[in-house]
Amino acid sequence: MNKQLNKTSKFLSYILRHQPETIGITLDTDGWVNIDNLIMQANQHAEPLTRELLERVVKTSDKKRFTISDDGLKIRAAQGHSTQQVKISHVEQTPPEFLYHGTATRFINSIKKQGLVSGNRHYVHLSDNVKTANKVGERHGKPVVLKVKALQMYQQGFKFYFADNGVWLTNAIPNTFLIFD
Ligand code: HQG
Repeated sequence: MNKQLNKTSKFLSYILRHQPETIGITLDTDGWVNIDNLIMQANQHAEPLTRELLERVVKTSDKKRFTISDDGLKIRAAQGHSTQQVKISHVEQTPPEFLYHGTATRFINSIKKQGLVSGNRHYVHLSDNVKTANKVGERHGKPVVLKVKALQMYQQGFKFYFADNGVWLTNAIPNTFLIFD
């Protein structure tokens, strides 16, 4: 991804997941914002966003971070939110037997004690494969991948959700459902 696309992707992540108010926009409960309005407000705050640039970022995003609505009018981040403006009704779904969470070795002692918590974000994020989880972990330091007994959790009443981009979400994971080896 070239530098400009990367910069715009980071900008969109920040605005659509965390701080929409910094450029004076409001997201609806499902995380959507009108694209023309987003572009206008971004430009007013010195961010050189255009429809073309936005579409290129959406198309080239390795993790499919953003979704454009079917009518082409709105955009949202698929997952990863911390802003209280948003409460997406993600699709509830039965998970596979195991899911994976990538983290860094420095967090392991704490996770062993507390289980996985969502922190600032709305959910704990999980992948259906080790490779992706490992990449997520690398963002935080020396990566380590935890195996999650997802189906067992589900059978005991925990809810799992599937985001637009294939990321699995759940509220929190007690340590008894984590495999650390
Ligand atoms: C850790 C990225 C100590 C947790 C990814 C993680 C994902 C604990 C960090 C999405 C803990 C939070 C989310 C506990 C959890 N004690 N540490 N009890 N419980 N943690 O960034 O999952 O590239 O908020 O293991 O691909 O890393 O931004 O979450 O290391 O889909 O598009 O606390 O964001 O996507 O870090 O990443 P994060 P995450 P993007």
